[in-house]
Amino acid sequence: MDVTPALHGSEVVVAGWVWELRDIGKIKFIVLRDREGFIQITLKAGKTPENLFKIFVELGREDVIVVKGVVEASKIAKRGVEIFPSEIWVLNKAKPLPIDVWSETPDLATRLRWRSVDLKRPRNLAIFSLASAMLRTIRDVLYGEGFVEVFTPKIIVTSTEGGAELFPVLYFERVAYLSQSPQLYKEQLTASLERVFEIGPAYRAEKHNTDYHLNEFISVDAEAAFMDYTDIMNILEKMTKNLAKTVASFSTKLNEVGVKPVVTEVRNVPRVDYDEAVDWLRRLGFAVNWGDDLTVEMQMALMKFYGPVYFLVNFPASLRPFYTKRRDGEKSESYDLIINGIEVASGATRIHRRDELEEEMRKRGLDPRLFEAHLSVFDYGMPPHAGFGLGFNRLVTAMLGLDNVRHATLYPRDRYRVEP
Ligand code: AMO
Repeated sequence: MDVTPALHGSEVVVAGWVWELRDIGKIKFIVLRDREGFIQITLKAGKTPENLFKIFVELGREDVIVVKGVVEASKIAKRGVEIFPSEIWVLNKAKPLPIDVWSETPDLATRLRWRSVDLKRPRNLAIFSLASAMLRTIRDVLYGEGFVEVFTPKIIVTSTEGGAELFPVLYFERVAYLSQSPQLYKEQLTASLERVFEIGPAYRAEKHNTDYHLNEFISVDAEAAFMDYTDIMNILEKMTKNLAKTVASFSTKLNEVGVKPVVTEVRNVPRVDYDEAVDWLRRLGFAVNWGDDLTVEMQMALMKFYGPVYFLVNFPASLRPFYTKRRDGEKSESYDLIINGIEVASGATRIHRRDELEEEMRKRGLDPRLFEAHLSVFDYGMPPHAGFGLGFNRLVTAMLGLDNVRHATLYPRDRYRVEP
């Protein structure tokens, strides 16, 4: 509904949902909602056809209606306009809603139970339309860097990110698994398409139920031949800057619904060596040993030195998956992108030599024979390559400062939720 005061005097047709009905005697108002906002429909005795008052009496919240009428600029109405209707059609009646979407905010579990209804809430409309704009920004950056978009199988037979976190599926006579990450496929594709990216679901059978973990999340994966982890971080840095601009362009909309984004501008993204981070954390009093993974709390504490957006780089190799290239023995050419304390993306330079990769597998107790289909690709011209995996739900959560990743997920799948 793009009805502005500039349309004063012209006839328009608008469609949407009844958000609010107000009856103050001779004047009656319908506030109509669509995904972009609200518009006021004004019925006035003497001015509005009689039959519309009969329709008004029958209306209920969330009824789907179409209104034809004349636009009038107004100083008091929202958006500075109101519509004086000549016709109203009711396309579908709505029952009373199971949850309040107008004034109160029920607890998250109740809202997720009624998710489709909950999504009518203006706050959700703002979050998910911004999320779509952010996806577009991500695609623009990657296409701009010469990446092609691909789709890889989600039904797979080998683990990539650690064995215990796979969901088995019955695949005819055998057991297969839901993909945790397109990792191996995206690496293989660098031997032909060179620069690839994929945006799709990833599945993790993690049992813990935290504010930042889902069992199905949207993963943005990219992989490029002839690049190392610093080249990939440059791309992620550019992406982060553009994403901040996208968020900033939604500022007014977000303000209206009470969302205060954390990141609306990114100048530079510091690259903090893991060792330096551990030193700082110890000085801050955290009990952390070299080789430990950093917690959300620690990553939040580091914001004091580096701001809300930074990379942690050069992790101990023991913390990273088998395909990660080592650096000076015990460390690795790896990084995490941290936004508002949350790990939003991680990536690395990869091992591209078969013998090195097999050795790394053995060191970790993995049997290279189980990876033969993947390893054989390395025999036929595998280029040096690097990439990232970015959790899209977490990205939106972190940039907007939301307190739970489920707020940025349409239909979350978690330990206790597979419906709706
Ligand atoms: P990793 O396992 O770190 O790396 O995942 C990449 C990013 O995905 C997001 N993520 C999740 N988001 C929500 N719920 C989860 N359970 C969850 N698990 C992960 C995080 C994380 O940073 N193959 C590598 C990536 C690579 O090296 O290219 C991988 O999967 O934001």
